Amino acid sequence: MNNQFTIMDCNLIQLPKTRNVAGSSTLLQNGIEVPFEIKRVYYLYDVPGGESRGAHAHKNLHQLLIAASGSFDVTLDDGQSKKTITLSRPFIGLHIKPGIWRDITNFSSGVICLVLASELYNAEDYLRDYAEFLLFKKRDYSKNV
Ligand code: T46
Repeated sequence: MNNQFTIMDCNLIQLPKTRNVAGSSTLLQNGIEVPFEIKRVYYLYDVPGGESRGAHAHKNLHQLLIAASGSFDVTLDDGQSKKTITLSRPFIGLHIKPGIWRDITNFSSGVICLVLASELYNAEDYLRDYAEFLLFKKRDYSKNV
C-alpha cells in the first residue's frame, strides 16, 4: 500500500509547450511527460465562486493536475506537513502521489482543472474522512506482506 509518500514527493512538472502564430499547444504522452500510465482523464469546470473540491486522499492513485484554463490552489497534506501550490499555467502539472490529502480552493472564474489519473474510477480508493486518512498514514503495511 502506498501510504509513505510525503508532500515533498509531489512535484511540479514542466510540460512541453509549442507556440506559433496560431496559438499554443501542449502534448502529453504516457510514461514520457506524464510519469505514469494514464488510465482516466477528467476535468472540473463550471465551479461556482467560493466553492472547494477535493477534501480526500487516494490510497493508490497517481494524478497530474493541470490548470488548463484559469487558476486554483491545491493544499497538499501528508498528515505531518502541508503546503499550498497555485496552478495557473496550462504547461505546468502537479503530480500528486498516493496517500496525500488535497483541498482544492480559490477557483478562478472559467477554470478548467484537468486531471490525468493512473487508475480507473474506484470509490474504494478514496479516503474521505480525515481521521481515517491519518490512521492510513500510520499503518505499517509491510507486516501484511
Ligand atoms: C480528485 C479531484 C481533483 C465518478 O463517478 N467517476 C470519476 O472518475 C470521478 C472523478 C468522480 N465520479 C463521481 C464521484 C462523485 O459522486 O463524481 C462525483 C464527484 O466526485 P468528487 O466528489 O470526488 O469530486 P472532486 O472534484 O472533489 O474530486 C475529483 C476526483 O474525484 C478526485 O480524484 O483528486 O477531482
